[in-house]
Order: sequence, then C-alpha cells, then structure tokens
Amino acid sequence: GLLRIDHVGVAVPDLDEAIDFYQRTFGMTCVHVEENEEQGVREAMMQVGPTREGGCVQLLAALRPDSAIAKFLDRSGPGVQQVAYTVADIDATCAALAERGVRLLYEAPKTGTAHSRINFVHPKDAGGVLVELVEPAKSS
Ligand code: CMX
Repeated sequence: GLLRIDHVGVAVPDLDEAIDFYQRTFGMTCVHVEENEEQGVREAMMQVGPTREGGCVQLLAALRPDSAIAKFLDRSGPGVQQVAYTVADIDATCAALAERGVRLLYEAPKTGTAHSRINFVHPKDAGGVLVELVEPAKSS
C-alpha cells in the first residue's frame, strides 16, 4: 500500500528560476537536481523543512516540446501536475490498483528520480489527479 506523500510535482517553464523562487520565497532547500531523458524532464527536489520528513516539492521542466511536462504547460500553464506517493512494493501496489479498476500508464515500472521505480495512475481514473507511485531505490 501507500506509505506517505513522496512529493507534489509542479510544472515550471524554467527550472533555475523556479528553484531560486522556491528558495527565496519559501525557504526550501534544493536537495537534488536530475535530468531524466526517458521522461523528458529536468527536475529538482525542494525539501520543505529542515529534514526529509517534511516532504518535498518536485519542480519539473520540459526537456523537449513533445514531453509530458511540455504538453501540460501548453494546456494548463504552470502549476501542480502530479501527486506522488511512496510505496514499499510498486509491483504489488500496481497489481492491487489495477484490480480496483484504475489504469496504470506503464505495464512495468520505469526509472524515476534517484533510481526509484515509478508508475502512474491515469488522471481520468483518479478524479483528475495524475498520481505517481514511487518505490525508492534500496538505500545504497
Ligand atoms: N493532471 C490532470 N489531468 C491531466 C494531466 C495531469 N497532469 N495531464 C493530462 N490531463 C488530462 C487532460 O487535461 C485531458 O483531459 P480532457 O480530455 O478532459 O481534456 C486528459 O487528461 C487526457 O489528455 P491527453 O491529451 O490524452 O493526455 P496527454 O497526452 O497530456 O498525457 C498523461 C497525459 C497523464 C498520459 C501524460 O502526461 C503522462 O504520460 N504522464 C506520465 C509521465 C509524466 O508525467 N512524466 C513527467 C514527470 C516525470 C517524473 O515525475 O519523474
């Protein structure tokens, strides 16, 4: 099942500007920046409080015009694009969700931030919210 909110994902037009804004305005700390070619994103994890327990906002900028984030920005403009939950076992969680009748976007999990395994529930099957499931990489 779900363990906690992993992050809230926000689509932004310019990653560096957004990182700067979140640091200066909300006092968040940028703890990780990464490019994910497959997902077509450049992303930053912004830690909300003094520890990881406070959760994160993930800033998402498009690498390509045909990417999910570019399409989202074209259609909706900047804003919340996804809510992500940490799961212990993504295969089991996806199987359970599929049984409950929601569509998963991928047949098998793909690679997400920091070598996590990720999948998504289609927003049309979750009340208009793109739900991401994140199984963190086993701690190294
Ligand atoms: N949240 C809520 N609704 C959304 C949405 C989102 N993020 N993205 C699309 N929709 C809605 C659209 O508004 C549209 O609604 P209407 O039919 O009422 O107009 C509907 O979903 C379907 O739109 P679509 O044109 O078929 O869908 P897209 O081509 O925009 O693709 C989606 C939507 C979810 C399949 C695609 O964004 C996707 O594959 N997302 C998963 C990958 C992803 O988001 N990667 C970036 C983040 C990477 C990371 O987190 O690591």
